[in-house]
Amino acid sequence: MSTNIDHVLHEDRSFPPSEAFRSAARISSEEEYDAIWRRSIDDPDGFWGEVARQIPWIKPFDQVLDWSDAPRAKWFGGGQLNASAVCLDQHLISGRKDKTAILWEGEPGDQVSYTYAELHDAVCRFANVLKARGIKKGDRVAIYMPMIPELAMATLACARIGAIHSVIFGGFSASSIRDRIEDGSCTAVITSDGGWRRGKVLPLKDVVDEALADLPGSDEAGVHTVLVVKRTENDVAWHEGRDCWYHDELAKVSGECPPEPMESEDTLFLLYTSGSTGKPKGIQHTTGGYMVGTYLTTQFVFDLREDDIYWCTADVGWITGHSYIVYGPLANGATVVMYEGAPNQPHPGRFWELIAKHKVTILYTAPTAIRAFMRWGDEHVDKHDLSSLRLLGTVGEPINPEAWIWYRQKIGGGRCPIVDTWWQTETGGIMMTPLPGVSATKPGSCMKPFFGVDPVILDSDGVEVEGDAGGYLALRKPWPSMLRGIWGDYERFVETYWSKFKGMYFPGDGARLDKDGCTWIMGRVDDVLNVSGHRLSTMEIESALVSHGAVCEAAVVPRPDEITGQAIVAFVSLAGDASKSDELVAELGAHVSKEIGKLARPADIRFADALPKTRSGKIMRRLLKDVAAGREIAGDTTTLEDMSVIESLRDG
Ligand code: 7RM
Repeated sequence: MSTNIDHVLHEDRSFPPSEAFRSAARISSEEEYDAIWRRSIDDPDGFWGEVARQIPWIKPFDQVLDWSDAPRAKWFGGGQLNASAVCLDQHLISGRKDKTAILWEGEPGDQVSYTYAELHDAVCRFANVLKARGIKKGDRVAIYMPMIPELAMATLACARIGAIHSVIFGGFSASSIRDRIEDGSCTAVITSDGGWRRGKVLPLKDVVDEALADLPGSDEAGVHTVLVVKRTENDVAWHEGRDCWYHDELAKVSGECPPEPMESEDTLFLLYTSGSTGKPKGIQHTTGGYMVGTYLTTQFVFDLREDDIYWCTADVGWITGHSYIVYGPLANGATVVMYEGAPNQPHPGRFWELIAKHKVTILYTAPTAIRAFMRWGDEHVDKHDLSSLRLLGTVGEPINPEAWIWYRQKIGGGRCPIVDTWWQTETGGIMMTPLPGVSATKPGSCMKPFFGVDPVILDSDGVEVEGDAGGYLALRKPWPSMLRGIWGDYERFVETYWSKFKGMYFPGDGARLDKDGCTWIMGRVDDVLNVSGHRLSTMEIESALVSHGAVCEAAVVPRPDEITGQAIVAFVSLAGDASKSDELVAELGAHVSKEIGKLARPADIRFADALPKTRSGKIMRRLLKDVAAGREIAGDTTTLEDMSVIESLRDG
């Protein structure tokens, strides 16, 4: 029997860009978008060839795409380039040499900024330090650092000499680091003595020491260098011969470091992503396609202008940071804001203070952060002048219409378009998004495919669904910044992404198209509920719950039920002034019935002070499923941000 996903959420509001925004935008009409998109699909070689020629190549490519060995794609074959030269060297001759590249602020309030010339110099020196330590082209280098400028420099320095970086988010544990270092056979680690987070110093070097201590064979083939950037006054243990201070090494090298010519398909980096089962996957991205993809998406999705002050609040440890703090914005010569710390340190208005201080024009953040700000209260926003903002973006999860509207009104002053960007670690860059000068955006919809992206919504048999029914999202065409494999496991790559629907990429998300052809992501297909044969999206029920004034955040999961197959369990965390009561439980149930129908009314609503999230802020429904069913928590919990959240839910 073929299955799809029932759609129950109704959202009719839509917000076109203001005339002022539209008329100044890079792309400013539906017709223009349609024509460019159409061409990118009908003539991908022509389209991507033209785009690719806008970035600097050391040797021009002779073929745009070779897809003859699908799903092994070869983009821009014959071409040579260097990602750090795309991000830096080109701007030294284009008049951007004295333009600010990175505007950084530490959690304690310290500030540093780098012009493109200064960043270029710093990256060349960093690259020479790596070389002096014997690191060469093709070597894998793990990076475990706080959000300091040296983190961005470390990635670019690796790229400069052709080493493959593997950034591990600074919140991961020693055992997660060990797994990733082992899987990628990394021979060097770049870390720091510490980093500031919520008023405390995270002892990053200590965690690296712990990870390496457990690593078998690390004396012979393993990690020969741990390069330590000094950020704090934190004491660190020292392994003579292996460990070195970055500032000591820096004193020994020159600022002269020509970029290594890389083949277009040479690997630029690995970035680990964990699914619900199995060990984390080392997602592999290559140089040419990734640079072309991040370059183009940054320019059009954010409608980037020369004088923008652009701030993506992600950590460089996630793909969002790789693509939209480092590579995409720098390839475009943008001024990038980078902030080390927590959003509520020392006060819940820290982000808004930063925006006012640096006159940020573009803000790109995550729904989880937006919901936290809503909960902390408007008074922290109201104190700051956010009038410099002209464009807002979100990424990472479906955004509930409630949070979208708050973001638009409270942060964007009702004047800034919101780009809700759907993409994945695997896609390298943004795949579905409104274009800010074009789309009449709908709260909760990622709207339309970006150029070159050809999505379709299928039922479980691979048949395109009719009308506005939900189903499995699939992509029919390869794109330049697509992943090229899972490190060391090509079969798993084919099996995970290219086997569900023949000849198509399967991202693992459910989606639906509305009557206007706008896309609504319904969440991971693994999270879909089945109540009396109705397949319901978690996202829609959660959005209904969040639209009640007392609820700030909700996670909906199934529990086995003898009669209906599955029953709906909702975990809700309440807004600041709401209090837990049986009356509220009844009211929330009635609210969901009214918003989307009886069918979706949770059998069980539980209050939670916090929901379990990944370290990048996504709700981990998989763990809540075990809690709801009263089972032992199964599977990988290393990506869980705070284990005590799960413990208190279980005990409560
Ligand atoms: C960029 C990133 C990927 C998964 C993806 C989706 C979900 C991301 C949106 C979204 C709805 C969005 N990479 N997701 N963006 N869902 N609307 N705008 O987050 O590899 O960490 O996650 O995140 O399920 O498959 S990721």
